[in-house]
Amino acid sequence: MSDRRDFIKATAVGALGLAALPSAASLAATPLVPSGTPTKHELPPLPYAYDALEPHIDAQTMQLHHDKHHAAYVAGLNKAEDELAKARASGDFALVQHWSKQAAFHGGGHFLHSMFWTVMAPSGKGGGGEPSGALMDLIVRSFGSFDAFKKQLNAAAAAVEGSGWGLVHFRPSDGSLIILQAENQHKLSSWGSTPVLGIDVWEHAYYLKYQNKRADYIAAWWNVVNWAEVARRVESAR
Ligand code: MN3
Repeated sequence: MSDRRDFIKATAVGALGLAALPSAASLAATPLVPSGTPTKHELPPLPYAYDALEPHIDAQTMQLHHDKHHAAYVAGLNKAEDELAKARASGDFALVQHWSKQAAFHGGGHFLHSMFWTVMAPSGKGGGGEPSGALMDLIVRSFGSFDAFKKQLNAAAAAVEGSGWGLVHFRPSDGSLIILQAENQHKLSSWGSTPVLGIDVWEHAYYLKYQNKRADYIAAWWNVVNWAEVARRVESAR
């Protein structure tokens, strides 16, 4: 396949008399922006309509959650990284602790919400049910059974103190899944593993519809878990 592509490219370049295209290596060595320039993070679009997860997660919650809360984390992360770049330029690191904390908080929020939207899908159209194949095997190997996995994640998410997340990570060192909590979006979880599934249990994720009944929201959330995306994330983390 790649031989064929190279042949087509070489033929096109030859036929049109174009100068040789720059190689990937020379592009990598010539950055388009000056060294040390922070990345401009952007809010990813929701992969479905605001009301796509109804009745389990209501449209108004989704709209506010994505358009306001997640957008604020993106802005906060950009701001923090801009400030750290300014500190590098000026050599004044007096506020390095403040901006490092801001970068961790907003960066955690941006990362986890970007994952959160994609590990959900409309119920019955990619969302809900049970995982199958290699992902189900991995869950059973890691937790004993799907039921035990579900109960632990329910308990972990329900027991987060204040605002936070229930998280499932893939840990490459032993090839297993583990369940963790995050307070806010950056505290408590351990190193060396990659999030592959998470449920946001900040009140902004459920309060309009479920008020103080976090457990009811968690129970409803299982109806929209996108197991195909979770499986893809596990494979990419391997
Ligand atoms: Mn949230």
